[in-house]
Amino acid sequence: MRKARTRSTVIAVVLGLLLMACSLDQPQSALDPQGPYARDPHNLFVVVFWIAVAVFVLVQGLILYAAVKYRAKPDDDTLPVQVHGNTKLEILWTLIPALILAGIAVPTVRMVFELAAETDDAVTIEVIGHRWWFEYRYPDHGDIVTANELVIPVGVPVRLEMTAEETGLPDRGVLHSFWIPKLGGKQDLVPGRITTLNLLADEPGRYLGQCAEYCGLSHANMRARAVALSDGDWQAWLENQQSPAVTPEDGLAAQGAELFGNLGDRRSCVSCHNIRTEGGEPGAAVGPDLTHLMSREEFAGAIFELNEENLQQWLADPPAMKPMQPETGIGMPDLGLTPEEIDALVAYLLTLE
Ligand code: HEC
Ligand SMILES: [Cu+2]
Repeated sequence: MRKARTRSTVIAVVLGLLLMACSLDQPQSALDPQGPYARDPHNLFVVVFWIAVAVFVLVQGLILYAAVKYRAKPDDDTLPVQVHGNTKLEILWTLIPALILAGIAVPTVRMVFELAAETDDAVTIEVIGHRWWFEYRYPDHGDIVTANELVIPVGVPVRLEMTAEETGLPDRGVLHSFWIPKLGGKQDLVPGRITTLNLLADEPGRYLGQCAEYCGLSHANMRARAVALSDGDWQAWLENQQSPAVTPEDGLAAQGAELFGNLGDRRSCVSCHNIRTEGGEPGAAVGPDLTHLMSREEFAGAIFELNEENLQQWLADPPAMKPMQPETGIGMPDLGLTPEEIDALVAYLLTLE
């Protein structure tokens, strides 16, 4: 009795989980394409899926039919006819699947090349995979460097030129994989190599994705967000990103700007982060570029909402918010900031629109 109940509970839970996967309203559903580079493979998938369903129903149907029709009856005492091999049938059921697969291969191979083809009007964006966040650079548009949110224009193909951060020996860096399921396919990022991926968004919106190649401790916290903007918004975004940050002159924010460059005997923020200012020395590019931090809505691998409270929590103890390995040079360390220092730094960060 108990066993039966446990079993039906397990079955119900498993079925429930399976059914959940059918819901279309998922942020990372490849079954809900929002642009041609996601739609074309999806359409091909649908055709292949229904062919597979037809094969499944036919084969399973024949097995069930044979098993039921030719089952042993109580009064059967003679052995059925013993059959060993049937050349005609075997050729047939090798040939038919081979033809089906060959038929599917033709549009599939063609699509692989179509999806990878370079288009003339594409916007090039460089993607660099770090542990554990994505960096974006816009070589067609001056020295824009940003992180976490891949901002793209609507209706225009975007060509990503991607690589992964190279670190020193012994590991040389790790692979990542870039994937925004509603906008396009999945592609690896490899240290020391450039791979490419095309995306296109039909409509403005925010599209969720994530690193799809296991890359260590915070792999699960390495999300990617594509933000597609209408033409006007895109131009405004470019203009804002191209302009340098303005350093506040007075108040708490000015103190924060001071601290950003100098934390006494502790490692300063500029030894890892750049904030581009008019005539200022550039900071290092170990961590995300913060020049226009507040133009983004999410931070730290696009897993937290970018607001005052979360920034405060982040500066107080980054590895407590997102597992990282600062002791091996990966991620942001706890710098032992005082609450006053945190307040000033956050006030400064909030001015970086
Ligand atoms: C040792 C290098 C290092 C130092 C020093 C450092 N950071 Fe970071 N910081 C990072 C790295 C790496 C990340 C990205 C972590 C991640 O998302 O995985 C980061 C992320 C951030 C982010 C989130 C940015 C985003 O878009 O995701 C903010 C804000 C930030 N740091 C502010 C600061 C401030 C302010 C200081 C100085 C008090 C500082 N950092 C010092 C390495 C550093
Ligand atoms: Cu990764």
